[in-house]
Amino acid sequence: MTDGDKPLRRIAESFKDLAATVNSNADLEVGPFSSACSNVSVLFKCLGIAFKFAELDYVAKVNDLSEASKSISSLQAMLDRDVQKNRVRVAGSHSRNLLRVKRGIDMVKLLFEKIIVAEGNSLKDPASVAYGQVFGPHHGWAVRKAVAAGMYTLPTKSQLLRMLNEDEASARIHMQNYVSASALVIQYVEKLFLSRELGIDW
Ligand code: 1PZ
Repeated sequence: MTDGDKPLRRIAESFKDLAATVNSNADLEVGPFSSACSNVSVLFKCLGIAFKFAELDYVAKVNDLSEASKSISSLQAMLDRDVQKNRVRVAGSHSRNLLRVKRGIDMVKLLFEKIIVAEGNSLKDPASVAYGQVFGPHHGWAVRKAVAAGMYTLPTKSQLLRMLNEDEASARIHMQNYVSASALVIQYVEKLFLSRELGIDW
């Protein structure tokens, strides 16, 4: 990470832009959505080797959405296309990847919420709670065990902030901004699925 780089601010700002689109009642485009989600993957760089498998899975799914943006403009058109082809739940479909990526940004939201109110310097509890709530119900035993083991290797909060070039006060602002903005984006994506009766619990 280069000196002066502010990845946390970049994450928050890209989600603020998406939230502004949602607030204006315009359709969310696949391109800006996937590039905002791709900003989030810098966080993996701070987590170390234990979460490499999560990074690879997340990045592959975001890349799939980014590829899709070359031929499909909006998220809703992307979903409708999979509905038409009867491919929504098929492994590797854009819609399925969208649902997985949505969970990733939801987990980060919950993680930031927990970090903001946490006492002490450990990320283990905030991260475990966020993972358990968002991904726990959808992952098998082996993945859950691997993630639980990885939690012991997380950096401390102050180490994380240093890697992100932030101090407590600035990090809190960017995290809070991400929490508010991502809430709207997550709700928007969930509504795309629910309004088509596609479900979000699979
Ligand atoms: C301090 C932060 C701690 C972060 C801990 C992150 C833990 C996430 C662990 C996820 C393990 C993923 C293993 C692969 C699971 C796949 O089976 C599923 C289903 O994929 P499909 O069958 O549709 O191809 N993939 C997922 O559930 C998506 C996982 C994305 C993980 C993104 C986490 C984002 C959090 C970033 C925090 C830095």
